[in-house]
Amino acid sequence: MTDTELDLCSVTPSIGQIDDILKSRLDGGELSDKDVAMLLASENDDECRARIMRAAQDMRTHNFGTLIYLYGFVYYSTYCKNDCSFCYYRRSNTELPRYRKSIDETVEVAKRLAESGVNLIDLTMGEDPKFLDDPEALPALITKVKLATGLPIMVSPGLLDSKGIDQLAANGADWYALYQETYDKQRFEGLRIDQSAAKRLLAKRHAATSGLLIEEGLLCGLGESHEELLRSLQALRLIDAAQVRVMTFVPQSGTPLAHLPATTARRETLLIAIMRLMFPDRLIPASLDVEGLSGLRARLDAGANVVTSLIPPDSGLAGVANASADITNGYRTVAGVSETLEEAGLEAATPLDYVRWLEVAKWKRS
Ligand code: SAM
Ligand code: MD0
Ligand code: SF4
Repeated sequence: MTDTELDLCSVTPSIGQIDDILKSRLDGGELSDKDVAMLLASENDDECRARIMRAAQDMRTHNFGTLIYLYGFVYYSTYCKNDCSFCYYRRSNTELPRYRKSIDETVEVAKRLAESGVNLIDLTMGEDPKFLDDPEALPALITKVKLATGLPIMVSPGLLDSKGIDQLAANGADWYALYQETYDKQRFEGLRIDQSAAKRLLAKRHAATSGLLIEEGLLCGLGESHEELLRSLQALRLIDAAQVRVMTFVPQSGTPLAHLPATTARRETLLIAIMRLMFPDRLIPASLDVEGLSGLRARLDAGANVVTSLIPPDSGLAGVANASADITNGYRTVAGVSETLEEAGLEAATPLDYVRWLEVAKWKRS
């Protein structure tokens, strides 16, 4: 990072400077790291933010029209051998009811999600030794969900070795989701305790060579500086993730970070808009797992084009960042989000719309 970029991260730009950056980008110009630094620095200027959001929406429309993709989410095991400081499911948290769904139970939930109209099934778990130590478990789960739903599958099982990743692809998975949270070494070590950032990066790189699409994710709201965010965004340019996300940290009881203040989604929505301007053709989630349905419109207005973490109301399943928000009331469903999509002038994609996008995304990376 150059000194100029560093300086630009902390000096609020003028509206004219932001207008110039956005006009150039929408006219097909590059978005330099200096431009990104200035977009970050405008975080607290409402007029600049409004223009950035508008430009991000225009960029999404140019690349995706009004289509919004919908991801059903099955967190099938809340057991985990890791101790991430931010996570409710960390192994040493004794405050939560752990559960582990059987393959048949998971397939049943996936079928209900498919019948509700989602475009993809997201199979997520803690790094549960019961699944990770049995080489047949994950492949069997993926195969059965694929056969039962016929939908594309994203798998978020945590860190797998190369053989395990190859098995995902061989058994019908389309995506491997594994997030760095941050590209700042010290912060990573404080978040993903005793875990290797390099191994997570190498796993994603191997997944890409196995024909899987990869999703990368950042966490925000942990007191990170604009400089740190710029470094993480610069790193996203280097890994070809077809889906990139950012989520606001949600403090969890029973964890070392429980005392941290919950922050608003202002930083997350700015980052979503910047990601849209940096990566116009990527999928960018508006996760329901941070603020539930009430946070959806702001994320869509920032240029997100995927609604994630749709969970059937009476499935006994939890979320990750927000284990319960809007699950039992049925708001985290295709029907539950439809009004918000309509109000935003957007529409739910059909499964065929999604498969068409997916095939092009895979072809571009083949
Ligand atoms: N165990 C797998 C793993 O860690 O990769 C998958 C579980 S889930 C997809 C993990 C992700 O959820 C984390 O990488 C983080 O981005 C997000 N997450 C977990 N706890 C969170 C919290 N308290 N607030 C916000 N995001 C959180
Ligand atoms: C979400 N809680 O989309 C889910 C999770 C994992 N692929 C997805 C982070 O918000
Ligand atoms: Fe386990 Fe994933 Fe939570 Fe870390 S983020 S504690 S690996 S479930």
